[in-house]
Amino acid sequence: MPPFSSAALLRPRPFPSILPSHATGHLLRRFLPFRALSVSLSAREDPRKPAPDKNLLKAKDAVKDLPSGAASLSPGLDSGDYRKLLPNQAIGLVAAAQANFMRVIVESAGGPPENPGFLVSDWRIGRELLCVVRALLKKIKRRVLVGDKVLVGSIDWTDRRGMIEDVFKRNTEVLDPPVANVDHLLVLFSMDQPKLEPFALTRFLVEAESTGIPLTLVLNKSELVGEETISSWNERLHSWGYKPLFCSVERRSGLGALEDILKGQTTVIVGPSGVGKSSLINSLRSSQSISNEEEINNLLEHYESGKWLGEQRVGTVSKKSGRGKHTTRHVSLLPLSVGGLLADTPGFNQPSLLKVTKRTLAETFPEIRQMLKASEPEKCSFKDCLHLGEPGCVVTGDWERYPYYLQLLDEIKIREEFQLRTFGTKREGDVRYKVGDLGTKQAEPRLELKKHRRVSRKRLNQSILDELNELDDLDEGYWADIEEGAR
Ligand SMILES: Nc1nc2c(ncn2[C@@H]2O[C@H](COP(=O)(O)OP(=O)(O)OP(=O)(O)O)[C@@H](O)[C@H]2O)c(=O)[nH]1
Ligand SMILES: [Mg+2]
Repeated sequence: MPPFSSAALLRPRPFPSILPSHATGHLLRRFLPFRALSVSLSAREDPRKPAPDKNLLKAKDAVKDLPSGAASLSPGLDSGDYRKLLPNQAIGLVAAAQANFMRVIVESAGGPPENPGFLVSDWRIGRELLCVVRALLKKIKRRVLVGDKVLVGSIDWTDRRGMIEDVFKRNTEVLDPPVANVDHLLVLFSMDQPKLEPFALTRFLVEAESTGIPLTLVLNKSELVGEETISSWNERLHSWGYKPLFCSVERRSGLGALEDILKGQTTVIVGPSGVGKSSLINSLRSSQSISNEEEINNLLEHYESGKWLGEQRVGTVSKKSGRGKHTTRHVSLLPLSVGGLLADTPGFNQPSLLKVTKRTLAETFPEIRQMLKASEPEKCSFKDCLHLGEPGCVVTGDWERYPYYLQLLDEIKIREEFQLRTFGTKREGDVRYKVGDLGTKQAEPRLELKKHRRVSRKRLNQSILDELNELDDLDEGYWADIEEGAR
């Protein structure tokens, strides 16, 4: 039997847009085990290997990329770690990532050699530096994300080049799209072109809820549909537990309320391609420059960098498929004059849900959270209940998105089974902790599976020397790399 015969379950099953009542929910629950069985039987009868599923391939790749403990061997910098900066050093914010290069906006720069320190009012503040990441950081799996506060060294202030030497500790981290230090998520969909699809929206909401970061749901292109459609969606989304904002970038309506929410926060916009993420960002930024010229002048003075204040590229929606054409290709963080930052991201149609487990899925549905809260202090009769309608479970099936919950649970179970088969139950990360003689906890790298043989000390020392030489070579090749990137 192929390792993953029931993979076909991951393919989306159509659900009617007007969702069934609880009767359908119960039916679905009753027939779900049979359906799963029939799929795996038919796969067993078919000698051919099932076509690899996109989600599954993504899961396979992402499991490899899941943040392992390796980076925790050398934790990020604390703000107090650096008391002095040299003239060729600076601390800055990663505003964009493109291939091997990062655009860093300088927040504080090193003082003169006789008095090294932090200069926060200087001609260098607000400059944009094109940086590469130090090879050592890659080696210890320290990933640099957009939104990270970083220490930049080896700066050439004339050519505006530098090398990211270390990363400061993060408050939060979103992996899909990868952005650090996010305060707020803005889930953006459009009422039409592309059409608002409840299951796709649920998938995005589940992914956003799984981060634990506060979110706002915004529906754009409201001028393309009638008042009735808007009010019926409004009612529907309230029943899901959300208070959506409706806006139209084209008519410039509903943007004021949004500005108030975004003020002073670092927000990431997520949503499918073509819903108007980049258009919304451009509109929010241009409306400010018109309404408050003095503020934008201050901003220009502070952030003296063309690209950071430039407009985001906007693309048309395909007439044939009704979807966007994936115009934005990179994550970039842009400043708002009302204060705060807004990250534009490439639209993707299927969030991976890789951080959601079958145990945590329920927490990502406000409807389930509400039912569990209302039943307190009793709670569910079962610990770790998956809410499949067992007697004693307080989660009923009479709500609109229950079939979606079951469908996603189905998908996550399959992915977890796949991970278990591929990596075994013992995959806990690349780091394990040992308690030393004095009760001190020490981290050490976990040995790779099936590689138990101890490497001789001589060989180990030689390999360390080789790696250090390699790192030196990489760092030396840094200027060459930069020259090429700039071309
Ligand atoms: N009718 C209408 N069209 C809009 C509105 N807002 C944006 N658009 C159009 O929607 C299309 C897609 O806009 P983008 O801003 O590129 O969408 P995006 O979400 O950034 O797409 P990706 O970068 O591919 O993820 C463009 O043709 C915009 O002009 C709106 O309020 N109403
Ligand atoms: Mg875009």
